Amino acid sequence: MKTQVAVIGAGPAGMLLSEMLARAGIETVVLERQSRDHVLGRIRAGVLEQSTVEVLTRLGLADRLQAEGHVHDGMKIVWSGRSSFFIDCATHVGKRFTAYGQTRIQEDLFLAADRRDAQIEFEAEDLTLDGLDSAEPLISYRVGGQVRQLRCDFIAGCDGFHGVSRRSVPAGVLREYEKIYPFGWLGVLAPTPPLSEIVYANHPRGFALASMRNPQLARFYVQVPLSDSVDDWPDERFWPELIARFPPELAADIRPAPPVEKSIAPLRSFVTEPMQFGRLFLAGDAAHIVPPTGAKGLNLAVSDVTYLGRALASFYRTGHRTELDGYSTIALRRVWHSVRTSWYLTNLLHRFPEATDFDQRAQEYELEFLKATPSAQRALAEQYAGLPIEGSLAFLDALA
Ligand code: FAS
Ligand code: PHB
Repeated sequence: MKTQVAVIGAGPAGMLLSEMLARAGIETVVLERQSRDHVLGRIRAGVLEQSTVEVLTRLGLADRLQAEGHVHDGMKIVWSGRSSFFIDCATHVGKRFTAYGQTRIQEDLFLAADRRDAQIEFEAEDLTLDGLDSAEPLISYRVGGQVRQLRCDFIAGCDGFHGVSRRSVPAGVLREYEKIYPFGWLGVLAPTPPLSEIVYANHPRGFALASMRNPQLARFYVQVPLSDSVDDWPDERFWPELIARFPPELAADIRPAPPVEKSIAPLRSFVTEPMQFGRLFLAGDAAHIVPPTGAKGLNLAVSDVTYLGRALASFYRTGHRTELDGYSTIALRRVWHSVRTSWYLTNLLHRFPEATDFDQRAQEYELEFLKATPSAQRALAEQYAGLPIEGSLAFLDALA
């Protein structure tokens, strides 16, 4: 087979890029290792930056998001069992967040792909990438035991942290920056009313987070040791621990209910530089990972593929590679700001194993300072709301 752009991975990055390119009249084939149902079964991100909502809206992909999404002016942080601080992005920077599950976005993107009869090969196994720095890269893979080959002009590596794309770049080309955190997040999805705001809790026993998917479906997280497994956290242990980490006036509104999903995710910060090699372009988790403390992972995937989609559309329209050659530079600016903000908030809100009472106090007084200092609040709100996606998004209107 031959196509213009081969997209590896049918997660949010791959499917959004495929949608953008299709609108620009650019042919794509998406190769996904898992089944469609497996991809739809993942419970992950839940908070969309305003720029993400704008991209989806300009592409006409936000009807259900507008109908079901829960718009917030910002997010609350609580600590010492009493104080609270609201990252008021609406007041400070005029931006709002929308709580809308990544699973919903995945459904919306697959429905859009069905409407355009998109070429997606699910359960594509054993992908190998060759000729990345040639004029016609080649992808070999197996589907149902049958070996297939796909020639293309470009490859978009949207295959997540454990994908094949980044690993296919010759040794010595990429520089990787990584920080592994000494704890994970136990996430629970439960059919119970969520708190009214998204609330982060700094507590001596460990971090906790209250979020939502809709008025009847709450999403909660507690920091757990890396050595823990889901089996160590039966419901009768999880709910009292979650409640203990919130101040009484909020804890009173947490109503335990049997979860529909429970999983533990490790936390890491990771960035690959550059995010391209030859005709391969990395986007989303294939290029970077952030601890979910900043609610940035999914939003960075959207900004990456917006830059990449705009650059590919420009190439096929003009024949010039200027924007493609500059993809990594422009994408990494927004990536590193989000990576730093997520790293800062993870250090501010979590209890590290080697932390002392001094460390706990220092965290609490940083939060007291933020609460008392409007200029510090504005700086944090600006980073937290997500920096603008650089350049014009008008190309999205032309695509819709
Ligand atoms: P994805 O990992 O979503 O998609 C990559 C796709 O490529 C997958 O479908 C995979 O099956 C496929 N693939 C992998 N290897 C392949 C191969 N060799 N061949 C073909 N296909 C291949 N972000 C937040 O903002 N908030 C959160 O709370 C949050 N929670 C998370 C919890 C977990 C457990 C994980 C893993 C991530 C979480 N994230 C969160 C981050 C997450 O939302 C990502 O940022 C987002 O999924 C990025 O999307 P993609 O880059 O498309 O990568
Ligand atoms: C979520 O709703 O899943 C969520 C919200 C905020 C975060 C991370 C995850 O920082």
